Amino acid sequence: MNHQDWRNKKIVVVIPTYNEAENLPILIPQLMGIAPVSVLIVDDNSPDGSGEAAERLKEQYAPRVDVIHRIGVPRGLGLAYLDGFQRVLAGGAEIVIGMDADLSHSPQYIPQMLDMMMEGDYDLVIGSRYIPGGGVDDAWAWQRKLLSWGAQRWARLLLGVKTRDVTGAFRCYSRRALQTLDFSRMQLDGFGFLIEIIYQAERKGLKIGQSPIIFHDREHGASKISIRIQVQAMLSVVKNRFTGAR
Ligand SMILES: Nc1nc2c(ncn2[C@@H]2O[C@H](COP(=O)(O)OP(=O)(O)O)[C@@H](O)[C@H]2O)c(=O)[nH]1
Ligand SMILES: [Mg+2]
Repeated sequence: MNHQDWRNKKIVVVIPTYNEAENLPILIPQLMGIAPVSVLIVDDNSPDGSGEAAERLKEQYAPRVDVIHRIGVPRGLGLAYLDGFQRVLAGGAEIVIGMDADLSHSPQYIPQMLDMMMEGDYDLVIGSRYIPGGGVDDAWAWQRKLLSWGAQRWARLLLGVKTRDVTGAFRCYSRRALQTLDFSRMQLDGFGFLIEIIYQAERKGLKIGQSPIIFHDREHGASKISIRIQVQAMLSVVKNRFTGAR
């Protein structure tokens, strides 16, 4: 067991954004206050000015906040994460945290997720809504709940994954985990890659911990998860199953 303190590690939070201009100025100060982490915002050229909001926060919190502006390339949550992961690994990050920008993922959970990671020597700690202590607030529409429930069942039945909560993006990754995962096999323009990360991590024998989180519905801005993206994610799971992705 490795009981090192995460406070001595280089930790970077990667936050993909598409139209989160109202949320970033609330989230980033919370993050800055909760733990000694750096932040990398990966904006997909949001029309609502998220990129400019990110630049202002970068200036305000220098050198702890940085921004990637993805311009002239296809938009996508997985593509944004991959660019972010590559940048922070090149910068020497030892632990990388992924989270949504819309305040659905509260920064208050980060210290306990990192404690778990250190104490259990995990490669990956998942912020899970679907284990005891976790949950989803009542504001989440029943359609979203049903869809999320369906995605969990789908992944469990078809892929045999054991991890509870395969579609949440609130996760801590060790450097080793990110270097071990093969992103070239993943569907990156939607959120199928979130399921595929868990699938690959289990198959590759990475050690996965699960830490309960309560997911809050967003108060500002709109969800980008369209029906097309949902169907795509489900299909990518089936494709994985039948092509026997490593
Ligand atoms: N960079 C980038 N971020 C995205 C994209 N799609 C969604 N996001 C971000 O991913 C997070 C989750 O998206 P959201 O629409 O809230 O999904 P939901 O919580 O499932 O409704 C938010 O921080 C979004 O801004 C994208 O195409 N590019
Ligand atoms: Mg959201």
